[in-house]
Amino acid sequence: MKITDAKIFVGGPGKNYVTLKIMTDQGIYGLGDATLNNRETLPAIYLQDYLIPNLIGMDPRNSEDIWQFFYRGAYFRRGPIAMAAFGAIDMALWDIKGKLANMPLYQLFGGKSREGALTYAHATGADLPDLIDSVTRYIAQGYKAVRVQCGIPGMPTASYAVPDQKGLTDDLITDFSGIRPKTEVWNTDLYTRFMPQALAEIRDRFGPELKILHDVHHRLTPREAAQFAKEVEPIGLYWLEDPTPAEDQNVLRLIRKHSTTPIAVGEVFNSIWDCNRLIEEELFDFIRVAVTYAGGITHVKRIVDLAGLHNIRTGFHGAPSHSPISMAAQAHLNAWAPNFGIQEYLVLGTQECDEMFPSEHRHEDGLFFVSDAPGLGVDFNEEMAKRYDYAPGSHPVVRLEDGTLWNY
Ligand code: CS2
Ligand code: MG
Repeated sequence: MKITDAKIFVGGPGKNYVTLKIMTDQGIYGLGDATLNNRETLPAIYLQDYLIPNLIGMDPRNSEDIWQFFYRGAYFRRGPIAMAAFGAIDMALWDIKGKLANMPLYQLFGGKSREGALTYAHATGADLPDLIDSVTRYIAQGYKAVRVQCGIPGMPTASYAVPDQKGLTDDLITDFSGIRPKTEVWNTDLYTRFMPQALAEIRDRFGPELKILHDVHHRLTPREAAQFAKEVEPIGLYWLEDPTPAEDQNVLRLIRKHSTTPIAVGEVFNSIWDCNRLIEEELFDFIRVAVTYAGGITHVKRIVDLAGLHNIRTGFHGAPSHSPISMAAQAHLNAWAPNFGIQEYLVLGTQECDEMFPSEHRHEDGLFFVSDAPGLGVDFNEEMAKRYDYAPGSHPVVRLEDGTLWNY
């Protein structure tokens, strides 16, 4: 069997999805996602200029050897751009493998460990009453878990994933007005004084059953993070996410020493080498990698297996930028993984999105039910995709009040 061609599409309804389609001499094709949020053209160029010319003629069934060829063969290894480009190829080769076997991918991993996979929604509000309304709406939709982000009184600008006016619930992650980022101003003291009270209020209002998650989004120093995790311990969060930048694999020790609040990290990790020591020392509780940014199914499955040896559960990233293709890949891993925890789920389903990526995957009552169709179980409407162009977008950059550049 041989790969005969591969095509890349950049763009989509409201997002710059980077979709890869790999064709074979048996008429079977595979789909992959290389959507690296706010840098979408870079994995597309890496694929077009370096990976696809080598891919043509390879046997698509040899997904492991192809992964090693592109990883070791690159010499300069890792990094989100390369790993997103491999990730798309890897997802597409697994899709082809599933279609050849006439099985949904979870069967090739070892079958189902559960029917519905628990998901969480993004509740947000310009202030606490607004956030309470947002949580109420998600609970009414059947969610058992919500991430809560709240406007901070006195903060000079709206904070991470918080609208600047009441009633807006869009996750304001990417601003498509151009490549020059807006500036968000951050004051740690205002945040650390207000946010524990807001989390306690959500717990008091919605009771002990609700799974409450919060994303600090890398904003605190290790000591501030240890103090914050200790202070919110009685609230019983499901997880406290990215409390401090974790590329320094020492920082989580301090938090672990002072608090039993569950910690989630990893959405910015793009290889097992970013987190193997953190996992082996059991310094956190949920691994947040994404198949798109961490080298596809093959590599993420290795990370999941290592995490499983150390009582760490999965909590795959599923940001607004995620394509239905990568969400489908994660859905199969979520159905299989013995150490599954929870899946971040932004309602991808605008009508255009469903039209562009038709599938039988189902999200209901806060649970994600994986499709039994062969392979990934998602298709791609090429003709429709051609209607969309790349639209440069950016995250804000964050500065402290004295102008210091801080963590977004
Ligand atoms: C966030 C992400 O979903 C999350 O947990 O951390 O949405 C993150 O802000 C974006 O992926 C950045 O592009
Ligand atoms: Mg996050």
